[in-house]
Amino acid sequence: MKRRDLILGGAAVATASALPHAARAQSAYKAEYKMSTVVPPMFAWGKGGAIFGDLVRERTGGRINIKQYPGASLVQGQQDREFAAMRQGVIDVLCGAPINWAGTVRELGVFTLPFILPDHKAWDAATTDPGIMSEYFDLVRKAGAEPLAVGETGFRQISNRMRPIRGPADMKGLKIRVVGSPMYGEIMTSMGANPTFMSWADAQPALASGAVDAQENPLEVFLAAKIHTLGQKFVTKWNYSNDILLFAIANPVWNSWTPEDQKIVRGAAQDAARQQIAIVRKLFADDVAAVRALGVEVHVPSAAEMQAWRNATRGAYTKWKDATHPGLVAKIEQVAARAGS
Ligand code: X2X
Repeated sequence: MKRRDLILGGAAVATASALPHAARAQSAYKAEYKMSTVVPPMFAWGKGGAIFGDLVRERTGGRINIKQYPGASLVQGQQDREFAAMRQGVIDVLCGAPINWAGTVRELGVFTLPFILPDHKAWDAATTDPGIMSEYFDLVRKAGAEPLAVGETGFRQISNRMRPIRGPADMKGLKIRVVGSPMYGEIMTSMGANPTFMSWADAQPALASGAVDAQENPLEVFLAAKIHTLGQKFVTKWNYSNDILLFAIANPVWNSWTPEDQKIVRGAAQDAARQQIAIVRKLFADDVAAVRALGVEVHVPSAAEMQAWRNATRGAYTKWKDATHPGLVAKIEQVAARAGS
Protein backbone atom coordinates (compact mmCIF):
# COMPACT_ATOMS: atom_id res chain seq x y z
CA MET A 1 0.00 0.00 0.00
CA LYS A 2 1.28 3.51 -0.85
CA ARG A 3 2.04 6.01 1.89
CA ARG A 4 -0.72 8.33 0.64
CA ASP A 5 -3.35 5.55 0.91
CA LEU A 6 -2.18 4.78 4.38
CA ILE A 7 -2.63 8.40 5.42
CA LEU A 8 -6.06 8.64 3.80
CA GLY A 9 -7.09 5.33 5.31
CA GLY A 10 -5.97 6.56 8.69
CA ALA A 11 -7.92 9.79 8.27
CA ALA A 12 -11.08 7.87 7.42
CA VAL A 13 -10.74 5.78 10.55
CA ALA A 14 -10.12 8.88 12.66
CA THR A 15 -13.29 10.55 11.31
CA ALA A 16 -15.40 7.49 11.88
CA SER A 17 -14.26 7.02 15.43
CA ALA A 18 -14.90 10.69 16.18
CA LEU A 19 -18.63 10.02 15.70
CA PRO A 20 -20.47 9.02 18.85
CA HIS A 21 -20.48 5.22 18.97
CA ALA A 22 -24.22 4.80 19.22
CA ALA A 23 -24.92 7.15 16.32
CA ARG A 24 -22.48 5.33 14.09
CA ALA A 25 -23.97 1.98 14.96
CA GLN A 26 -27.57 3.08 14.79
CA SER A 27 -27.33 4.70 11.36
CA ALA A 28 -26.63 1.40 9.59
CA TYR A 29 -29.00 -0.62 11.69
CA LYS A 30 -32.51 -1.68 10.72
CA ALA A 31 -35.48 -0.90 12.94
CA GLU A 32 -36.38 -4.58 12.99
CA TYR A 33 -34.57 -7.83 12.24
CA LYS A 34 -36.86 -10.64 11.14
CA MET A 35 -36.42 -14.02 12.79
CA SER A 36 -38.19 -17.05 11.29
CA THR A 37 -39.26 -19.99 13.47
CA VAL A 38 -41.48 -22.87 12.35
CA VAL A 39 -43.17 -23.27 15.71
CA PRO A 40 -44.39 -20.61 18.17
CA PRO A 41 -42.96 -19.85 21.64
CA MET A 42 -45.37 -22.31 23.30
CA PHE A 43 -43.06 -24.99 21.90
CA ALA A 44 -39.58 -25.45 23.34
CA TRP A 45 -37.79 -24.51 20.17
CA GLY A 46 -39.94 -21.49 19.43
CA LYS A 47 -39.24 -20.50 23.02
CA GLY A 48 -35.51 -20.60 22.24
CA GLY A 49 -36.10 -17.93 19.60
CA ALA A 50 -38.17 -15.79 21.98
CA ILE A 51 -35.50 -15.96 24.70
CA PHE A 52 -32.81 -15.03 22.17
CA GLY A 53 -34.75 -11.99 20.90
CA ASP A 54 -35.45 -10.79 24.45
CA LEU A 55 -31.83 -11.16 25.57
CA VAL A 56 -30.52 -9.27 22.52
CA ARG A 57 -33.01 -6.42 23.00
CA GLU A 58 -32.13 -6.18 26.71
CA ARG A 59 -28.36 -6.35 26.30
CA THR A 60 -28.16 -3.89 23.38
CA GLY A 61 -30.54 -1.43 25.04
CA GLY A 62 -32.95 -1.92 22.12
CA ARG A 63 -30.28 -1.14 19.48
CA ILE A 64 -30.95 -4.55 17.93
CA ASN A 65 -34.60 -5.46 17.76
CA ILE A 66 -35.15 -9.07 16.66
CA LYS A 67 -38.79 -9.85 15.97
CA GLN A 68 -39.95 -13.47 15.84
CA TYR A 69 -42.22 -14.62 12.98
CA PRO A 70 -43.53 -18.08 13.96
CA GLY A 71 -45.34 -20.48 11.65
CA ALA A 72 -42.57 -19.80 9.09
CA SER A 73 -44.87 -16.93 8.09
CA LEU A 74 -42.08 -15.02 6.30
CA VAL A 75 -42.13 -17.85 3.75
CA GLN A 76 -45.92 -18.43 3.85
CA GLY A 77 -45.50 -21.53 6.01
CA GLN A 78 -43.13 -23.20 3.56
CA GLN A 79 -40.41 -24.00 6.03
CA ASP A 80 -38.21 -25.69 3.42
CA ARG A 81 -37.75 -22.25 1.84
CA GLU A 82 -36.33 -20.62 4.98
CA PHE A 83 -32.66 -20.86 4.06
CA ALA A 84 -33.16 -19.64 0.50
CA ALA A 85 -35.27 -16.72 1.81
CA MET A 86 -32.50 -15.86 4.26
CA ARG A 87 -30.07 -15.67 1.33
CA GLN A 88 -32.48 -13.37 -0.51
CA GLY A 89 -32.71 -10.98 2.44
CA VAL A 90 -36.30 -11.85 3.43
CA ILE A 91 -35.13 -13.47 6.69
CA ASP A 92 -32.40 -11.89 8.85
CA VAL A 93 -32.21 -14.37 11.70
CA LEU A 94 -32.58 -18.15 11.66
CA CYS A 95 -33.52 -20.16 14.70
CA GLY A 96 -34.37 -23.47 13.13
CA ALA A 97 -33.76 -27.09 12.28
CA PRO A 98 -31.40 -27.71 9.34
CA ILE A 99 -33.61 -30.67 8.26
CA ASN A 100 -35.93 -28.00 6.91
CA TRP A 101 -33.11 -26.67 4.72
CA ALA A 102 -32.00 -30.03 3.37
CA GLY A 103 -33.06 -29.12 -0.17
CA THR A 104 -30.89 -25.98 -0.10
CA VAL A 105 -27.87 -27.00 1.96
CA ARG A 106 -27.70 -30.76 2.19
CA GLU A 107 -24.45 -30.97 4.13
CA LEU A 108 -26.03 -29.29 7.16
CA GLY A 109 -27.96 -32.53 7.70
CA VAL A 110 -25.03 -34.49 9.13
CA PHE A 111 -26.52 -34.63 12.64
CA THR A 112 -29.81 -36.16 11.49
CA LEU A 113 -28.71 -39.40 9.82
CA PRO A 114 -30.82 -42.24 11.26
CA PHE A 115 -29.60 -43.30 14.72
CA ILE A 116 -26.24 -41.51 14.29
CA LEU A 117 -26.51 -39.95 17.77
CA PRO A 118 -28.70 -42.38 19.70
CA ASP A 119 -28.79 -40.63 23.07
CA HIS A 120 -28.03 -37.31 24.76
CA LYS A 121 -24.53 -38.41 25.77
CA ALA A 122 -23.55 -38.98 22.14
CA TRP A 123 -25.46 -35.89 20.98
CA ASP A 124 -23.70 -33.65 23.52
CA ALA A 125 -20.30 -35.11 22.71
CA ALA A 126 -20.76 -34.34 18.99
CA THR A 127 -22.36 -30.91 19.28
CA THR A 128 -19.72 -29.64 21.73
CA ASP A 129 -16.72 -31.18 19.95
CA PRO A 130 -14.56 -28.22 18.81
CA GLY A 131 -13.32 -29.99 15.65
CA ILE A 132 -16.80 -31.01 14.51
CA MET A 133 -18.40 -27.69 15.35
CA SER A 134 -15.77 -25.48 13.72
CA GLU A 135 -16.06 -27.51 10.52
CA TYR A 136 -19.87 -27.39 10.69
CA PHE A 137 -19.87 -23.65 11.40
CA ASP A 138 -17.60 -23.08 8.39
CA LEU A 139 -20.20 -24.86 6.23
CA VAL A 140 -22.91 -22.55 7.59
CA ARG A 141 -20.75 -19.46 6.89
CA LYS A 142 -20.08 -20.56 3.34
CA ALA A 143 -23.79 -21.19 2.89
CA GLY A 144 -24.56 -17.58 3.83
CA ALA A 145 -25.05 -17.12 7.58
CA GLU A 146 -22.97 -16.52 10.68
CA PRO A 147 -23.64 -19.40 13.11
CA LEU A 148 -23.85 -18.38 16.76
CA ALA A 149 -25.01 -21.29 18.87
CA VAL A 150 -26.65 -24.68 18.81
CA GLY A 151 -29.78 -25.70 20.72
CA GLU A 152 -31.69 -28.98 20.43
CA THR A 153 -34.95 -29.63 18.60
CA GLY A 154 -35.40 -33.02 20.31
CA PHE A 155 -35.41 -36.71 19.48
CA ARG A 156 -38.04 -37.40 16.84
CA GLN A 157 -40.54 -40.19 17.52
CA ILE A 158 -43.02 -41.80 15.19
CA SER A 159 -46.77 -41.77 15.74
CA ASN A 160 -49.64 -43.23 13.70
CA ARG A 161 -53.36 -43.89 13.83
CA MET A 162 -53.41 -47.56 12.75
CA ARG A 163 -51.35 -49.89 14.94
CA PRO A 164 -48.44 -50.20 17.37
CA ILE A 165 -45.08 -50.00 15.59
CA ARG A 166 -42.61 -52.45 17.13
CA GLY A 167 -40.41 -53.24 14.14
CA PRO A 168 -39.67 -52.27 10.54
CA ALA A 169 -42.37 -54.68 9.25
CA ASP A 170 -45.04 -52.60 11.00
CA MET A 171 -44.12 -49.67 8.76
CA LYS A 172 -45.28 -51.39 5.60
CA GLY A 173 -47.81 -49.36 3.62
CA LEU A 174 -48.04 -46.61 6.22
CA LYS A 175 -48.67 -43.18 4.70
CA ILE A 176 -46.31 -40.97 6.65
CA ARG A 177 -45.87 -37.22 6.55
CA VAL A 178 -42.24 -36.08 6.72
CA VAL A 179 -40.64 -32.63 6.41
CA GLY A 180 -39.07 -31.70 3.07
CA SER A 181 -35.94 -33.74 3.70
CA PRO A 182 -35.27 -36.33 0.98
CA MET A 183 -33.24 -38.31 3.51
CA TYR A 184 -36.25 -38.74 5.80
CA GLY A 185 -38.24 -39.84 2.77
CA GLU A 186 -35.72 -42.56 1.97
CA ILE A 187 -35.52 -43.74 5.57
CA MET A 188 -39.26 -44.34 5.47
CA THR A 189 -39.21 -45.93 2.02
CA SER A 190 -36.45 -48.31 3.10
CA MET A 191 -38.90 -49.76 5.64
CA GLY A 192 -41.78 -50.05 3.17
CA ALA A 193 -43.69 -46.93 4.27
CA ASN A 194 -45.06 -44.32 1.82
CA PRO A 195 -43.67 -40.90 2.75
CA THR A 196 -45.32 -37.61 1.75
CA PHE A 197 -43.39 -34.36 2.00
CA MET A 198 -45.45 -31.68 3.64
CA SER A 199 -45.02 -28.47 5.61
CA TRP A 200 -45.94 -28.43 9.27
CA ALA A 201 -48.91 -26.19 8.47
CA ASP A 202 -50.30 -28.74 6.00
CA ALA A 203 -49.46 -31.74 8.18
CA GLN A 204 -52.06 -31.08 10.83
CA PRO A 205 -55.16 -31.02 8.58
CA ALA A 206 -53.76 -34.02 6.67
CA LEU A 207 -53.52 -36.01 9.90
CA ALA A 208 -56.97 -34.89 11.01
CA SER A 209 -58.62 -35.99 7.75
CA GLY A 210 -56.71 -39.27 7.60
CA ALA A 211 -55.03 -38.27 4.31
CA VAL A 212 -51.86 -39.45 6.05
CA ASP A 213 -51.63 -42.13 8.75
CA ALA A 214 -48.43 -41.20 10.51
CA GLN A 215 -45.94 -38.45 11.35
CA GLU A 216 -42.71 -38.04 13.26
CA ASN A 217 -41.81 -35.22 15.65
CA PRO A 218 -40.33 -34.75 19.12
CA LEU A 219 -42.92 -35.70 21.76
CA GLU A 220 -42.71 -32.16 23.10
CA VAL A 221 -44.16 -31.06 19.74
CA PHE A 222 -46.70 -33.92 19.85
CA LEU A 223 -47.88 -32.61 23.23
CA ALA A 224 -47.78 -28.87 22.48
CA ALA A 225 -49.62 -29.33 19.16
CA LYS A 226 -52.06 -31.84 20.73
CA ILE A 227 -51.41 -34.33 17.95
CA HIS A 228 -53.45 -36.96 19.84
CA THR A 229 -56.55 -34.93 18.94
CA LEU A 230 -55.72 -35.58 15.26
CA GLY A 231 -56.35 -39.31 15.65
CA GLN A 232 -52.77 -40.37 16.39
CA LYS A 233 -53.13 -43.26 18.85
CA PHE A 234 -49.75 -45.05 18.79
CA VAL A 235 -46.26 -43.71 19.48
CA THR A 236 -42.88 -45.45 19.31
CA LYS A 237 -40.01 -43.79 21.18
CA TRP A 238 -37.20 -44.87 18.87
CA ASN A 239 -35.02 -41.72 19.10
CA TYR A 240 -34.08 -42.01 15.43
CA SER A 241 -33.02 -38.44 14.73
CA ASN A 242 -32.40 -35.32 16.79
CA ASP A 243 -31.65 -32.16 14.88
CA ILE A 244 -29.79 -29.18 16.24
CA LEU A 245 -31.56 -25.84 16.62
CA LEU A 246 -29.25 -23.49 14.79
CA PHE A 247 -29.11 -19.82 15.80
CA ALA A 248 -27.61 -17.88 12.88
CA ILE A 249 -27.59 -14.39 11.32
CA ALA A 250 -27.59 -13.65 7.57
CA ASN A 251 -24.03 -12.67 6.58
CA PRO A 252 -24.81 -9.11 5.34
CA VAL A 253 -26.74 -8.36 8.53
CA TRP A 254 -23.96 -9.77 10.70
CA ASN A 255 -21.38 -7.66 8.86
CA SER A 256 -23.43 -4.50 9.40
CA TRP A 257 -23.10 -4.76 13.20
CA THR A 258 -20.22 -3.42 15.29
CA PRO A 259 -17.82 -5.97 16.83
CA GLU A 260 -19.20 -5.03 20.25
CA ASP A 261 -22.75 -5.82 19.18
CA GLN A 262 -21.66 -9.03 17.43
CA LYS A 263 -20.17 -10.15 20.73
CA ILE A 264 -23.38 -9.35 22.62
CA VAL A 265 -25.55 -11.15 20.06
CA ARG A 266 -23.33 -14.25 20.07
CA GLY A 267 -23.40 -14.37 23.89
CA ALA A 268 -27.18 -13.97 23.89
CA ALA A 269 -27.58 -16.86 21.42
CA GLN A 270 -25.33 -19.09 23.52
CA ASP A 271 -27.33 -18.31 26.66
CA ALA A 272 -30.65 -18.80 24.84
CA ALA A 273 -29.44 -22.15 23.45
CA ARG A 274 -28.43 -23.34 26.93
CA GLN A 275 -31.83 -22.39 28.35
CA GLN A 276 -33.64 -23.95 25.37
CA ILE A 277 -31.77 -27.26 25.73
CA ALA A 278 -32.70 -27.37 29.44
CA ILE A 279 -36.39 -26.89 28.53
CA VAL A 280 -36.32 -29.63 25.86
CA ARG A 281 -34.58 -32.11 28.18
CA LYS A 282 -37.01 -31.49 31.02
CA LEU A 283 -39.91 -32.25 28.68
CA PHE A 284 -38.10 -35.30 27.25
CA ALA A 285 -37.64 -36.79 30.73
CA ASP A 286 -41.40 -36.93 31.31
CA ASP A 287 -42.77 -37.29 27.80
CA VAL A 288 -43.72 -40.98 27.83
CA ALA A 289 -45.84 -40.52 30.95
CA ALA A 290 -47.35 -37.30 29.60
CA VAL A 291 -48.32 -38.89 26.27
CA ARG A 292 -49.69 -42.05 27.94
CA ALA A 293 -51.82 -39.85 30.19
CA LEU A 294 -53.65 -38.73 27.02
CA GLY A 295 -54.68 -42.31 26.28
CA VAL A 296 -52.04 -42.82 23.60
CA GLU A 297 -50.18 -46.15 23.53
CA VAL A 298 -46.40 -45.59 23.77
CA HIS A 299 -43.96 -48.31 22.81
CA VAL A 300 -40.38 -48.02 24.13
CA PRO A 301 -38.24 -50.39 22.02
CA SER A 302 -35.91 -53.01 23.51
CA ALA A 303 -32.19 -53.10 22.60
CA ALA A 304 -32.88 -55.88 20.08
CA GLU A 305 -35.67 -53.85 18.48
CA MET A 306 -33.35 -50.85 18.25
CA GLN A 307 -30.81 -52.98 16.41
CA ALA A 308 -33.51 -54.06 13.94
CA TRP A 309 -34.30 -50.37 13.19
CA ARG A 310 -30.62 -49.62 12.67
CA ASN A 311 -30.24 -52.59 10.29
CA ALA A 312 -33.32 -51.62 8.31
CA THR A 313 -32.13 -48.03 7.82
CA ARG A 314 -28.46 -48.83 7.16
CA GLY A 315 -28.77 -48.42 3.39
CA ALA A 316 -30.31 -44.97 3.74
CA TYR A 317 -27.65 -44.08 6.31
CA THR A 318 -24.78 -45.00 4.01
CA LYS A 319 -26.30 -43.22 1.05
CA TRP A 320 -26.86 -40.00 3.01
CA LYS A 321 -23.49 -40.15 4.69
CA ASP A 322 -22.05 -39.92 1.17
CA ALA A 323 -24.58 -37.34 0.02
CA THR A 324 -24.05 -34.93 2.94
CA HIS A 325 -20.43 -34.79 4.12
CA PRO A 326 -18.72 -38.16 4.57
CA GLY A 327 -15.65 -36.68 6.29
CA LEU A 328 -17.67 -34.83 8.91
CA VAL A 329 -20.03 -37.77 9.43
CA ALA A 330 -17.00 -40.02 10.07
CA LYS A 331 -15.85 -37.60 12.79
CA ILE A 332 -19.32 -37.58 14.36
CA GLU A 333 -19.34 -41.40 14.33
CA GLN A 334 -15.96 -41.49 16.11
CA VAL A 335 -17.04 -39.00 18.78
CA ALA A 336 -20.33 -40.86 19.30
CA ALA A 337 -18.48 -44.18 19.68
CA ARG A 338 -16.11 -42.65 22.24
CA ALA A 339 -19.10 -41.31 24.17
CA GLY A 340 -20.02 -44.95 24.70
CA SER A 341 -23.25 -45.18 22.75
O1 X2X B 1 -42.44 -29.70 10.56
C1 X2X B 1 -41.98 -30.38 11.49
O2 X2X B 1 -42.22 -31.58 11.62
C2 X2X B 1 -41.12 -29.72 12.50
C3 X2X B 1 -41.95 -28.71 13.28
O3 X2X B 1 -40.62 -30.68 13.37
C4 X2X B 1 -39.98 -29.07 11.80
O4 X2X B 1 -39.90 -27.89 11.64
C5 X2X B 1 -38.92 -29.94 11.29
